Amino acid sequence: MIRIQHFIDGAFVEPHSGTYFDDVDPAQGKPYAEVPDGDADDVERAVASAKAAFPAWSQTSAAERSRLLLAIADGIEREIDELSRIESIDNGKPITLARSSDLPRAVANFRFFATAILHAHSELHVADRGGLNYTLRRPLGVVACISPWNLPLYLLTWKIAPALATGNTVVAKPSEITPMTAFHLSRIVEAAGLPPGVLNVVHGFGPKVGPPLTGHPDVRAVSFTGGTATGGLIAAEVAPKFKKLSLELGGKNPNVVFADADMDETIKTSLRSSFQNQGQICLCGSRILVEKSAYPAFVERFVAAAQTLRQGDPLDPATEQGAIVSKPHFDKVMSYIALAKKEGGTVLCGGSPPGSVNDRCKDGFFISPTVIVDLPMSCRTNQEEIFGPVVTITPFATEDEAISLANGTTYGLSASVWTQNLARAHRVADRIEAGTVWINCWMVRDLRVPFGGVKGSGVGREGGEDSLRFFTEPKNVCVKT
Ligand code: TXE
Repeated sequence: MIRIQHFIDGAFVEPHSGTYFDDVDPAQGKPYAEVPDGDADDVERAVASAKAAFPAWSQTSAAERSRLLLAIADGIEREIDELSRIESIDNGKPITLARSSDLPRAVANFRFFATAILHAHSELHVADRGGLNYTLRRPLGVVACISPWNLPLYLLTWKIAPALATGNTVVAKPSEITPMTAFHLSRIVEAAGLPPGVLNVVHGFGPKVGPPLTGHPDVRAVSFTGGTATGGLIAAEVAPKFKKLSLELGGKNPNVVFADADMDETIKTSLRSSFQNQGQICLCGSRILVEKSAYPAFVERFVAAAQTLRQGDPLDPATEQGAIVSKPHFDKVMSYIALAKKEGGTVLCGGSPPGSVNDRCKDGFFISPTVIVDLPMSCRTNQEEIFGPVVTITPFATEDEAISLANGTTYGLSASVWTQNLARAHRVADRIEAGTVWINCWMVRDLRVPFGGVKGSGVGREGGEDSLRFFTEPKNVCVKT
């Protein structure tokens, strides 16, 4: 059995508790690695090491920080095939998806922020009658980066890269469900020559490692992606301590289809936005809203297409649908399918595990792509984040109704709008309550744009300038002239 370790002060160390818990391969349904059962003592060591490393790292030139982060990117890229395999085993995602999306994005995150800091500029405000104001942007100190299990290395590096690039030192806490690529990142970071203590990775269960980390007096900011309930707990912990906080939380995203849409393209992309990564992406469009006149044909074509998705062993390069990340999450998704039926929903396809994937995966956690209709927008199935391969389809009569249905949840992360009518596309995009709206596309990501949610989907924005600003504190200096 593989046993991983914390990465603290540039060294791989055992947990203070001396105990480990199992990391389960979801495709096989059995443990394959051991993870340190981190606790407050490990957090203390990691924060102390990050604090000690901060003065030198924050004074390191941007050119040198950039060089080191680019070396980390190169290190990930050199091992991209093996890391894709590791991510696929740990998470259950198709290896082809890990290779084409998760890992290239981890590389891109480091390259993007490593080079962004070389182009930084300062603000200057010249007063009317004498006086210059210039704004210094300084790193915060020790920051906490907490990431979830759905896009393990992709989301961890999305936080770590800008935090390090701007001169902060980091204590990172990957999800206990998918810790493996964070462990390998620690190895790559060490080999790249990042000074000890600049990046520390503490493993362990959220409720045990999270509060001592987010509440630590020496941690100046927390960047978190994960569930909305956890985001609420973190906000309650850090708000009275006046730390900077960025929360990217859940979604229940609408995918709005007007009758004039290019249906071939709409169905092709909606299939991805519904089921990519087994529907375990915060940006997945789990509520498909379709204009009444197009509804019957859309439902028929979409269900037929969903049934053609190749479900299989995540390590088979031909697989399009892999395993659900864990048994508890499998149970949660299945319980929502049962709830949908109780609420009056009709399951048109899926709704259960597939017959058999292959012998290797016979005990894995698989659920077939599931499409449900006949549910009101007010029911729990349409209100709560299921985070699995489950979508509902709901008809609408008018543009106003589409917008009211789209906005009719407590979430507001992203939305897609499908129409050939340019004016309507802009109008609807403007009225939808979400941090991101895609018109005739989905998950087209540009690392420069603001990314985040409204309402229950979080507070703050990351990406491009927003990340650089989040991880720095502005200080205005006024000079009398
Ligand atoms: O996430 P958690 P879970 C949603 C999805 C899922 C639900 C719960 O609906 O079913 O959340 O998933 C750490 N202080 N999303 O329980 O607990 C934890 O160790 C500090 C949506 O797996 O939010 C992990 O590293 N940290 C989402 C991270 O928080 C704490 C992606 C996320 O775990 C903590 C994942 C605490 N008190 C789940 N408790 C998205 N929208 O991207 C836990 N953690």
